[in-house]
Amino acid sequence: MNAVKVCVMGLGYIGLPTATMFAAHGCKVIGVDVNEEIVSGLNNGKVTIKEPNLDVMVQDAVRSGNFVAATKPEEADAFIIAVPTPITMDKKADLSYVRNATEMIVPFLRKGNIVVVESTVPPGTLEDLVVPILEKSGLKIGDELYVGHAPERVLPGKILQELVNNDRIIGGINRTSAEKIRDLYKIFVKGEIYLTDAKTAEMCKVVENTFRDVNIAFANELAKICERLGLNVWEVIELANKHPRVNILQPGPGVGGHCLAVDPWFIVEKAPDLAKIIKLSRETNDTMPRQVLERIDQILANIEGTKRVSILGITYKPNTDDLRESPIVKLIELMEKRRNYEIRVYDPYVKSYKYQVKDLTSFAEGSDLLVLAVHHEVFKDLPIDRLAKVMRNRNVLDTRNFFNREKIENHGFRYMLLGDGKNSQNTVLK
Ligand code: SAJ
Repeated sequence: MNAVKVCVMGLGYIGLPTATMFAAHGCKVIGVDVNEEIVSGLNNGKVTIKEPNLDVMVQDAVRSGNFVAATKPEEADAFIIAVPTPITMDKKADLSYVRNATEMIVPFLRKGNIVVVESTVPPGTLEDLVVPILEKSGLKIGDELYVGHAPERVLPGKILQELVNNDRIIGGINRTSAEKIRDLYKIFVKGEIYLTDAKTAEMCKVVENTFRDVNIAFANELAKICERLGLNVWEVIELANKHPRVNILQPGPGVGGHCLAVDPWFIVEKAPDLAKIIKLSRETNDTMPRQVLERIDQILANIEGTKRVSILGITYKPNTDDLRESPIVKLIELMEKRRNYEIRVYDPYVKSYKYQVKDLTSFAEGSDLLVLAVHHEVFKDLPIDRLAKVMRNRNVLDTRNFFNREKIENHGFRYMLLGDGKNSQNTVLK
């Protein structure tokens, strides 16, 4: 039996691992990206995405001849659209990449082909945008061309194992399409595959991330309330979660990434008058960088002139190099507007960024405050004694309940914890 030929449109955080996974399971895969540099790099086994083992898998796939990167699609048995769906300034889904990728494959579509949208899209996008474009092929949708949505829920940092083991939802324009798409993914998916219609699948994906965003917003609101009430939110949440059916997530300096910070807006867009908790949760999470800045202002209020702040970590979450929608980048933008802050950044995962200081001693030299902004695992071994020796004022603001308070205080630091109103030196979030 001929190998299944798969054309993946978009070679980013989802498209590339998916293309490689199909190739590793015997499919002939052409990966298409508009970025020629990425395409030529990949054909030479060069992977720019930091994801454990992805580079090895890509190199094996290229070497086997099962994966080729290109800038244009070719005829195939299945087409997978995995291009970005960012939000615009007015919080609407930018579907231009999905539109362009769908237009690009139309000339190559043949009877019996499968078209899958993996990109996260507002509910109704397949019916309203994708299907009308695919109909230009002249093929009967659902009968001669099978169309559906197979959203991804892999966790960046664990993508390759989750691609295989996660349960998946597949929504078809009709039942036959859903079944054909299920059979395609069963080539490598070991998790359960649940079938539904396309719009339900589109909604499930954004609901999953919205649930998480609302839960985090609840934790962040609790952080503000606990500070005012003189409580430590981390202790309150830890104890409340001892309840068998309570699972409150963690507060922090904000919610970043191209998922939680984006997907809830796709629901708000579809029902703005009803999606009130969802919208308020997004806005609550987006207030956190400013809340952190207000803490910084309070901690350094008595310092005249330039205040030096050393920020540990700027990525959107720990142990990744991804800066997309990072709340720490937003915090830095707010600090820049204040003009009286001298900002230094230290993040071993980030190759280059303004204010970045690669040497820890210079990073802390003469500084007035150390902000733990991202809880990278490597920061567990930070030489805090070395930093203490060179700082002008030994203040630490921990936004992730990451450090060991006692260890920090033993080095002469004043330790403040976001969301902790219990310790006298913590000031109050508004
Ligand atoms: N965060 C908190 N408190 C928490 C957990 C996370 O402030 O308790 C923050 C993180 O610091 C980060 C943001 O939220 O800034 C998002 O972090 P995340 O842990 O949700 O990671 P993502 O966005 O990389 O992955 C999510 C996952 N979705 C769910 O867990 C429902 C993943 O399964 C999805 O595949 C991914 O979004 C996606 O691409 O949709």
